[in-house]
Amino acid sequence: MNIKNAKQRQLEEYRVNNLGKPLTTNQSLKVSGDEQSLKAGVRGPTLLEDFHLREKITHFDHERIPERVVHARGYAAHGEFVLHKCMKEFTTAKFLQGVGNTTPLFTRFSNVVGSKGSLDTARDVRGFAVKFYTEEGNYDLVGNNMPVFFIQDAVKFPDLIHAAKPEPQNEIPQAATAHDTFWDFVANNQESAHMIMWLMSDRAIPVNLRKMEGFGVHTFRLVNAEGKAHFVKFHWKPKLGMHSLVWDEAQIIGGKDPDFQRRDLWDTINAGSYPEYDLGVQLIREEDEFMFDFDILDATKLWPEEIVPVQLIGTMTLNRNVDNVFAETEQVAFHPGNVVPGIDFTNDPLLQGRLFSYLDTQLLRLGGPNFAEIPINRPVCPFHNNQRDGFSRQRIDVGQVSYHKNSLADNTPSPTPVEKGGYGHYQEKVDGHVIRANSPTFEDHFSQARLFWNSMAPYEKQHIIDAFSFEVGKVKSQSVRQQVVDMFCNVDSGLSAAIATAVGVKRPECTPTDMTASSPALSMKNTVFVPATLKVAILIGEGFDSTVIGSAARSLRNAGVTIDIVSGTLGTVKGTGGKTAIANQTFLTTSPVLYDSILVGGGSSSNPAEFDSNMQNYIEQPWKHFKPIAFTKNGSRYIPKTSVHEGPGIIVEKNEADFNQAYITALAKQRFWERNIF
Ligand code: HDE
Repeated sequence: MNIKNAKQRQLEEYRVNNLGKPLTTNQSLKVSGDEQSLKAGVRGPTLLEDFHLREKITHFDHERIPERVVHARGYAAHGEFVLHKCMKEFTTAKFLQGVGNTTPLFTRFSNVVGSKGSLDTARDVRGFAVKFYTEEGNYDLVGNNMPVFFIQDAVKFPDLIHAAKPEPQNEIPQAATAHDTFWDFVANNQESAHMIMWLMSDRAIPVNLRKMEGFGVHTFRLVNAEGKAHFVKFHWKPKLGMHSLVWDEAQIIGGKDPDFQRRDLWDTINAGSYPEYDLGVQLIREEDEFMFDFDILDATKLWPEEIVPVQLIGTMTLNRNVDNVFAETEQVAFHPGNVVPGIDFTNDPLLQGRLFSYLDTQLLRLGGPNFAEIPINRPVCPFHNNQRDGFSRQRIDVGQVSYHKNSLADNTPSPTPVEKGGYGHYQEKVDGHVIRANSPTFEDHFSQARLFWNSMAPYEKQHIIDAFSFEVGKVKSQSVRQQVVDMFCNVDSGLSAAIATAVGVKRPECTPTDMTASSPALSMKNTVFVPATLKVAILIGEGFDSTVIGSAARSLRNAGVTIDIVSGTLGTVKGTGGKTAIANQTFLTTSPVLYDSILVGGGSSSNPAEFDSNMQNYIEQPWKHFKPIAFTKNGSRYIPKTSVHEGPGIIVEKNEADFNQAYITALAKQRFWERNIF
């Protein structure tokens, strides 16, 4: 079977194109009128016998399914995974063997807390769920964009989510953790400390879904043909590096374009700039399980990359948008329990609870046990078993035998022995008392929170303080604010003192954890910086610097940058030397926060006061958000009218060639944190 295109072929079979077709009922009866219901006289009562009206309205009434209880807001794309390093030494999983082996996949990114219709740019964890359609069945890597989690045991998950979601008495706030119940949960469940450091960091406001890392979070096992296992953690590393928004910008975008991140994914895939992420693994030998100063089964701990290096083994490319968001993105059913031979679980108590939860939730969301038959969930290899019937059964199972063991069907479908490819569970020895308790090795909640803090660049530390000040500052209960400040003193006294000042509570006295190590891999300052796929707004008015803008636009496009031409009105704008450009956005239809940078090409309009005011607004915001701004000679006349002063990331044209080069270099850097915006 050609796995590479199998999924696409399978989905093709279900695609329906209504274009040019007659309108029919679901029974295929041609409909003669669709604008009036059947009535007794034009002003008379509607008749119950109008089966078309009843069918149409009934279907409409049932169009919605329950949104996901968490990760409701999501967006997805199809793609493929190509293996670069054969992993046969570690696993029997076929899709991880044979360099060049290609596996189709479907990836859904999500926000955790907000409802399905909430905004993209909320401060939140992002889900990063990948369904690999392998030749041995579906393998789901259902991860997040942060490598650790809030809690250690699944039994606390409903409490965590109840505390994080809008408060029950008034359903406020939407898609935000800046409220009392969330922080009350944090302060009273101190294993959350490490994850909270991530949540308050820039990782929680990724600039888009293409520039964030992904993590399997839990420790899994890879098992080879000899039955030997390695503990494994999975990583996704974006080829374009990790980059984030600034909080003020994230909040403005939430209003200007709540679909900012899904639009970005949709547009870049349609433009052929396919997002790519390398898959990495960290491996620990079974015999080394207890070599570390953290418990490798504790999901609030990461394995520092400097201690356990990440080996890159393949690349995921997202290369096709969905045809229909409901059919694919909404109906896709991920489950960490969907594994293939050679990939197994560990006793991480968080993972164990997840193995129950996902199947359970699909039964409700997708209306019964037959959701594996929905096209997006179907494996590319056929499945056979004696499961029968249930709501919306699609298969027509032929024959009289639906049980095992049997003689009438020659005892088929029959199990496959492990050595011939049947799934064999890792034979871990289990021996213990029945007990409801945590392992004492799960008790250290602050060392890695401090490791994260130690690893941050000064500007990243400041962003964490600002985020705490915002979030905890929104908490009305002074007691909760004090408890949070007291808790984070265990991480760093400077951090907690800064939060205490910002939120008006006492500075705590405590002895923070003595962790002195740092992990450079945790800082986003050490990521990849390239200009490709950045988005620039070129601002022009009548009389703009046409030659310089023409040359800059070519240079930007060559660097893979996307351009919008923004002016007072849509359409043709005349520049110097009689040359023209077409504005595809106006100051009104778009917003400076939707771009990575702006290029000010100068010019004006018949209403110079209004034009100047728009230009000033478009320049002030990227200035405040530390973005590069470029000015042509004519454009630079706006500098004195704004807060901008020349310095880092401010490029002013002196000569054309240098200007283009300097601008591309500044764009790649993306933010100029050293800029003094005040
Ligand atoms: Fe989930 N999680 N989760 N989760 N999770 C769901 O499944 C759950 C956890 C993650 O795009 C639900 O189909 C429990 C960790 C992602 O469709 C539900 C616990 C990680 C997605 C569920 C966790 C995740 C979900 C809701 C604690 C990172 C979205 C709807 C034991 C490794 C998948 C659904 C998609 C979705 C339960 C913790 C990632 C209710 C009980 C840790 C990416 O089953």
